[in-house]
Order: sequence, then structure tokens, then C-alpha cells
Amino acid sequence: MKTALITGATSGIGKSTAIRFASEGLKLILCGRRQERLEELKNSLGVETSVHILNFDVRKREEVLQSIDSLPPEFKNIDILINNAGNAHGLEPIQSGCMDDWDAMMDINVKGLLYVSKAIIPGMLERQSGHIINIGSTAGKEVYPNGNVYCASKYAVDAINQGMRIDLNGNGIRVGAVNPGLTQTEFSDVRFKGNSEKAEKVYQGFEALQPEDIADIIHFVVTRPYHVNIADLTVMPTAQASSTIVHKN
Ligand code: NDP
Ligand code: 8X3
Repeated sequence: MKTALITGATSGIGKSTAIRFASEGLKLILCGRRQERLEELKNSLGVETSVHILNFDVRKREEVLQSIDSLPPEFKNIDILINNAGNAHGLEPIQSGCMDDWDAMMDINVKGLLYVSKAIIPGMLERQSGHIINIGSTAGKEVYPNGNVYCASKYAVDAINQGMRIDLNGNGIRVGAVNPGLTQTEFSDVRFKGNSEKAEKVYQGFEALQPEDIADIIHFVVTRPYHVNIADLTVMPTAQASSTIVHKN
């Protein structure tokens, strides 16, 4: 049975992926900062599969490396890495953007993804096998008004995804990105700093993607035969044509 490590497993896309993987019997390492949610997941999914939880902030390099190094032997061989932890912080024009928000997005979405990958890739190289899925975004394919730094962080994920695939080529490791469009999770609550009215509006008037839709796609990606690598997959709600064109009722 394969072992999957999912960052950002306490909510949204990561949580739905954990639930989906557990139902298929994959061994799980679930990561996030909210301990209570991690424990709830361990209790609920632990009846279906083996679950180990790791609490770390992806921004803290030493914490990331030590946490992953602390894995018990039965969880050490990670077959699948889902680099999912991330968020947008703010939606402001560049001239009024908040520098703490910029730091958060670059530190979490870009550097955090790199730190986690750095901790896991050596084991994959040793075993000459593994599968890395980087969660990008339509925001990493097309810049939208006020998206500036969030888009930059997701363009970086796109570049890192390509770079990883090139550098790891020939080592039995598959690398690919899944790039969702508008997906109804806690994403907009975080972006708008808990302003739930503003957050809800983002998904009103059309049928947004649900995190289960993305989990379903991630499960499809990881269950392709070994010679098939889905390198870059973009998925939007049917009502969405681009980052800025969404057909609303
Ligand atoms: P959620 O806010 O629902 O989930 C974000 C997850 O990331 C949480 O589990 C959170 O866990 C974790 N996380 C955030 N910051 C940190 C941190 N510093 N250290 C460790 N974990 C962290 O959002 P989504 O599920 O929507 O987002 C998941 C990914 O999908 C992100 O990369 C996002 O950019 C991407 N995405 C989302 C889209 C959408 O429309 N929702 C569309 C395209 C891409 P905790 O707070 O417990 O640490
Ligand atoms: C999330 C999609 O359009 O809200 O990455 O930025 S969007």
C-alpha cells in the first residue's frame, strides 16, 4: 500500500484528498498547523487506514525538516507528495498591497513548498520512485486584477513544477501540477481575513468547484499506470472561462 503525505490537510482540497485517499486505503501523513483538526482527521480516517499527523508551519524551514525526519519507520517511505498547503492573503492593487500579506504568500506558497519537497525528494531518489503533485492554480496561468503577488506565487509553483520534472527526469519520479479554478473552500475566508460575507460572494451565482472535485482528479492522477505522468492539468467550473470571466446568474 502506498504512503501519501499531504500538506494543508486540515481544510479544503487537502482535507478532501485525505478523505478520498483513506477510502482507497492509502497510508496517510497529514500535515497542517491546526492540531485539533489533525487529531479529528486521525480519529475519523484512522478507522479506514493508517494515519500519522505532523504539525508544522511550512514557513519554518527547520520545523519542516525535523518533522519529516521524525516520521516513524513505517511512514518513512513516502510514495506520493501532495504539495497543497497555501492560501491567498488579501486582494489589493500592488500600490496598496500589505507587505505582510506578500511575505505570507511567497513564504508559504513558494518557499514552504520547496522546503517540504527538499525533505522528501532524497528518499524518492534513493528508492528511484515517487510521485509529486504540486497544487498550482489558474492564478498561475493568468494574472488577474489585484491578484499580483498571489498570482506570482502560483506562477512560481508552475515554474517549480516544470523545474522539478526536468531535474528529476530519469529517476523514476513523476512530477505534475493540478491547477484548480474557483473552488469553494476556506480559501476566500483566509484571503479576506475572516470577512465571511465577502468570502461567500466569491462563489455566489454559479456552481463553483468543490474540494471533492479536485480530490477526485488528484486520485485519478495518482492512479495512472507508472508510464503515464499527468504533467499539468487545469480545471475550472463550467461557468468559468478564465480568471476574470465567470458566468453568474
Ligand atoms: P484552505 O484555506 O481551505 O486550505 C489551506 C490549507 O493550507 C489548510 O489546510 C492550512 O492548514 C494549510 N496552510 C496554510 N498556511 C500554512 C502554513 N503556513 N503552514 C502549513 N500549512 C498551511 O484552501 P484550499 O483548500 O482552497 O487551498 C489549498 C491549495 O489550493 C492552496 O495551495 C491554494 O492556493 C490552492 N488553490 C485553491 C483554489 C481555490 O479556489 N480554493 C484554486 C486554485 C488553487 P492550517 O491552517 O491548519 O495550517
Ligand atoms: C485560487 C483561484 O481565482 O481565486 O487559486 O485566485 S483564484
